[in-house]
Amino acid sequence: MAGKRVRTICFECHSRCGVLLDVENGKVAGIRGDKSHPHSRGYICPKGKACMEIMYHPDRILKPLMKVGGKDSGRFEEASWEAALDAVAENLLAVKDKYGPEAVVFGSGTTRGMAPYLNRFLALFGSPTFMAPSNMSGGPIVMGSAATCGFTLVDPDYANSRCILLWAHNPEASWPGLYMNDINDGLKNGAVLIVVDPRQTRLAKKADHWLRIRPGTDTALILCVINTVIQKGLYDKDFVENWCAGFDELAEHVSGFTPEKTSSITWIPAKEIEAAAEAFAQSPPASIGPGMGGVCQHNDAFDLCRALTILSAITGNLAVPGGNLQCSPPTRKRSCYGSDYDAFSNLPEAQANKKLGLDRFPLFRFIPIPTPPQAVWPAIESGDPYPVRALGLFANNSVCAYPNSQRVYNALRSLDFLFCVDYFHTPTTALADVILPPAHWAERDDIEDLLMKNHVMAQPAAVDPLPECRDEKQILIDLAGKMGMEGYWRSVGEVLDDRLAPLGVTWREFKEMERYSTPVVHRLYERKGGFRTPSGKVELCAEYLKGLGIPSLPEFREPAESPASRPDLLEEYPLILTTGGRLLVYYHSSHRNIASLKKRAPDPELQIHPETAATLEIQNGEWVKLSSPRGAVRIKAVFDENIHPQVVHAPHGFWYGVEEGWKRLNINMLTDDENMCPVTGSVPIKSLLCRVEKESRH
Ligand SMILES: Nc1nc2c(c(=O)[nH]1)N[C@H]1C(S)=C(S)[C@@H](COP(=O)(O)OP(=O)(O)OC[C@H]3O[C@@H](n4cnc5c(=O)[nH]c(N)nc54)[C@H](O)[C@@H]3O)O[C@H]1N2
Ligand SMILES: Nc1nc2c(c(=O)[nH]1)N[C@H]1C(S)=C(S)[C@@H](COP(=O)(O)OP(=O)(O)OC[C@H]3O[C@@H](n4cnc5c(=O)[nH]c(N)nc54)[C@H](O)[C@@H]3O)O[C@H]1N2
Ligand code: SF4
Ligand SMILES: [Mo]
Repeated sequence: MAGKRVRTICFECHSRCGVLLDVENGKVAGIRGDKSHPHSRGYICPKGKACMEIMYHPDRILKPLMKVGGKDSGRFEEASWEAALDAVAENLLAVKDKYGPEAVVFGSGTTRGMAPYLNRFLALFGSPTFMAPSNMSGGPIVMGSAATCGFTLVDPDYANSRCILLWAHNPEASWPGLYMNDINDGLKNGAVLIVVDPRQTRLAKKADHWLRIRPGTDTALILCVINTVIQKGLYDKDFVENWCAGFDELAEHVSGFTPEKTSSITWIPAKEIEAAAEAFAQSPPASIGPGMGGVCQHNDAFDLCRALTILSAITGNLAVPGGNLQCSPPTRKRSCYGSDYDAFSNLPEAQANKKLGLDRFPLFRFIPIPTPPQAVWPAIESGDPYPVRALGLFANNSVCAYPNSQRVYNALRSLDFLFCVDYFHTPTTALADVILPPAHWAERDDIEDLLMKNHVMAQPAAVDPLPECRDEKQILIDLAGKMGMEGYWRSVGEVLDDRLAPLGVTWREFKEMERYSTPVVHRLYERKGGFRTPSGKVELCAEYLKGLGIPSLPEFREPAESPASRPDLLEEYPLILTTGGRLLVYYHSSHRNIASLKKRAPDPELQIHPETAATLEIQNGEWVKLSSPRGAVRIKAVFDENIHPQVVHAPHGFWYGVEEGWKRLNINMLTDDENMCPVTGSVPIKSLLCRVEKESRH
């Protein structure tokens, strides 16, 4: 077969870079960046370059597998698709018969495009619960900003900014293809750079203002920044007067957060806080990049995210060029998290009301985000509020991804039925009864509209799936068929046509078009006569939230496990632990078996100040024991002169290549899933207490 080149979208991470795939003899033989892609502009990272290594890896699961020898055997036998899907269908229907459809939950990890297809399936099956880590990954930003201004603060217009504020965000590692070209353009044009991060990342090194914050005290800092802007009269008086509600209440509320008091909470010198606040307010237009992980993993994540929105609003930076843009996917209600598919929005009320998490997080009713895993575990463990007995996990390594891994492991192990869909074996698939092999992203047709600003992109397959691997949409279609389910799509073409209907094109046409874009409208609120909030204004003081038991103004909450809140733990656990700063070469717990990537970051490294290490007689590069009140792991101490001596940082996602690696290397053996944000369900995995000691000492 003659070679061809296919323009598509890389799916190895959320940046969704444009790529060109060279195809030879029915296989992907080369990958390069696509210069015509509006965000990545030709960029491609090592994970993208590893595409062929991933696709044709000897460990890729190539056939359906069924467990033999009992739950804990870890052994599987190859099965036909027919037999494997029969087993899934029978087990899901048996659970439905015995406990009701809500006893079956589907979950997905970080968004890999599956939300519409899984949700529609759940809606027709009758279960309202789609589980995903949104509570620790973007959900609090969606909820905090939507509750305040009616849209989401995830589209900073960095390229046109005069000031870029990266708050708990390191896009150089986490979103290089999506954000870094724009950030670099902004910086080249002279934008001021402010970075709020306990670690001195490379971007923090470049920054005009690096605020080295004590982990978990971000809300105190942002309230002080707001206070400083108000006290110094640096806010946008016109915008506040015409488009904001509750300014006086806000001003009064934040007045206690003086730079001096805030300095004692955050450990940042008062002068530095003031200087950064002034720089932000005095360099319009200014944009805020909230870290999708960094601001979403705190027990006051909702308040932090709405306060960030408030800062953008009172400085006149909402929905303007160079500020934070108001974008919505052109696919509208048929976008990745669109309401046309969402199980909760499409089930009869009585059944929708059973969505797990709703009872504890009432705002989910109005701003639906997927159910936090932590709201599913009690239903599995003790039938609270009703039993969940079967789980289907698509692209999710729950055991390593979610805090308190031992609890997650025990919960999954106790299910009546677990099936997983993954490229590779993981500690989570080991617990499955059935494993199904998905097609790789280069082997499936799809569309991409999540975080793509005003664009929808075609992601056509470059090659056919390896013989027994299946497009996950097809897996769901086949499963629906087995169950005799009415109303689910009948072909992948039909699925994609349905999603593209708002654009008035079919998949066949769209594939040729490659991309569809709508203009970004600035100051949409002027056209619409207001913001999409109860008062029609930016809710600086959101009175309406009181009805849901949520304070109307953002409040700082000391982390539940910190030197200030738990002095009783300090003797045993004297250091502050933050986790999960991204490594460019890995996506969460994935890619650990990919040799070209593994060699670039072979071991989990604990960033620790050399003085702290010295008091513990620990050498640079030495493997140490890191513990928290919940567990302990092995990790390699690596000196970092710029981190605060009482703070350490550990990456997440390590487990591969070591027996029981999920217990020995995985940082989530240490993390807490109890002290959640009461509004968003966020988990406090960026601020905990820990102890570091030599391995030999027990
Ligand atoms: N301590 C700590 N823990 C964290 C975080 C942190 O900062 N600190 N971050 C959290 C965040 S923000 C998130 S989003 C979660 C992420 O959690 P997960 O999404 O569960 O993370 P992954 O480890 O990437 O696991 C995904 C699995 O999907 C498989 N996979 C990849 N592509 C596909 C595909 O197209 N189809 C299928 N079926 N499978 C595929 C991979 O092989 C891998 O085994 O982790 C969270 N965990
Ligand atoms: N290469 C790669 N890219 C990824 C991922 C990946 O696993 N690998 N995961 C993707 C996903 S699902 C997500 S959600 C995003 C997350 O990516 P980001 O939004 O960038 O978030 P994180 O990397 O979790 O944290 C960002 C920064 O916050 C800092 N930080 C830690 N604790 C605190 C704190 O208490 N306060 C403040 N202000 N800063 C703190 C960390 O030091 C880190 O530098 O990345 C995405 N991109
Ligand atoms: S940053 Fe890398 S992994 Fe992510 S989409 Fe771009 S090329 Fe793919
Ligand atoms: Mo995430």
